[in-house]
Amino acid sequence: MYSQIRNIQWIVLFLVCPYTIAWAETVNITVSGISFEPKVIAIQPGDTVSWTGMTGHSTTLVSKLSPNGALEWDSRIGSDFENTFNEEGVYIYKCKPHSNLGMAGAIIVGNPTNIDMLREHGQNHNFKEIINQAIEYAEKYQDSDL
Ligand SMILES: [Cu+2]
Repeated sequence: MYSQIRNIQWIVLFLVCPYTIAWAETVNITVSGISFEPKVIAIQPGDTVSWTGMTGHSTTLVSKLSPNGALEWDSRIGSDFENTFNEEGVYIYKCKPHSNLGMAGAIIVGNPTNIDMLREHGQNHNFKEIINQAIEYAEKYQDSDL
């Protein structure tokens, strides 16, 4: 009887407690040459991304290619950086010193809510390559999730 009560308590805890808090993770992105590695990642709301090996580089949100109202970030060039993502969507970020060379990355948080915007506006831009990789990744990820 006591163990049944305990089991119910666990079930209630799991229902009440958002999974994002219970299983929040930190995912690392590093730099290889003038590329972020990996270039595209998928995480869940509440997860944190940590950029390391950032000598000579920055991580900077490209807000017009990210969810509406996304909190901006702009790391100091050369400094490692961390950001926690709570809102769903695809975030495109760049390295300021190398954005003209296409140094950029994509973070898919939960559902890619702004993927249609990326499909429409992503083609004639500096970040075409990373946008297309993100769209491809998001489509695969969605399929495997269903
Ligand atoms: Cu760079």
